[in-house]
Amino acid sequence: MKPLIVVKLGGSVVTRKDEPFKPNTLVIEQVSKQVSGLLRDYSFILVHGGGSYGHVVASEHRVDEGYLEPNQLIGLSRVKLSMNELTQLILASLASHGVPAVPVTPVSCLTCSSGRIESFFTRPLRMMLSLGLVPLIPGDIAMDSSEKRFTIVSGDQLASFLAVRLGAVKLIYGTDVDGVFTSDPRLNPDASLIRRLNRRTIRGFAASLRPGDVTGGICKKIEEGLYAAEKGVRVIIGNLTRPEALSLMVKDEAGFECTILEAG
Ligand code: IP8
Repeated sequence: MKPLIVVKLGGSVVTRKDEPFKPNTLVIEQVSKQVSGLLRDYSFILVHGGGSYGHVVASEHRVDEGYLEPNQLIGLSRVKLSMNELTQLILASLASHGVPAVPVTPVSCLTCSSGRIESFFTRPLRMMLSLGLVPLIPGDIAMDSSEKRFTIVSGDQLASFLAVRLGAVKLIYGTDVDGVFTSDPRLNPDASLIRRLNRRTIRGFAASLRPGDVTGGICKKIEEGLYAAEKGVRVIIGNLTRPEALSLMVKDEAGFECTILEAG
């Protein structure tokens, strides 16, 4: 089988986070085109985040907090509706570039316990990959066996879990900035890119990294990524809004501005 690459298309890549329900069509197209060109040599699992679709709806209904009151249930429906819409747009773009992507909905094949994946029926994914299909997986709502009863499972968690479980050679977290910075590069012009990050070196930056959206933003991403790195997956956080970024990160990230997460 071809080497497996798991790519998380961050919400800031596939949507415009400053405008509710606005896809970033240009970047979705760029990514689809690159995946199409890379499929000859690699197999892919594409995971996508919620951005200005799922996160807005999820926080309106406090879905990430688990079951609080019955009115939240319609919120679960609304999160699904919004995420389905985004998945559909990405799927259409991939198909128009000849990428045989198939949407896989996590709520139907996994369960969580206190927000962490506890079981995941991955056999269909393995069969899809061996056939040459490209699973397209959104961050999703999930049933939770703890007293939470339901939760949000982030694309970041899904991506690192699957990269490890399915033996990916590389896990790419695509964002709209070049990687992890010493502080927020949008607020601080002196912020510099951290090229290599592990559990030891992160201690010096922890205070300046802000938690972010309902599933935790950059801090959670780093945490999920380090888990995969420690299991032997090469993990990169990089800017997927740059043209050709995906191809560069897949083939050889040396020379590309990004952050590599390392064990140690
Ligand atoms: O954007 C969460 O996925 P993420 C998706 O990867 C939902 O954190 C349903 C809010």
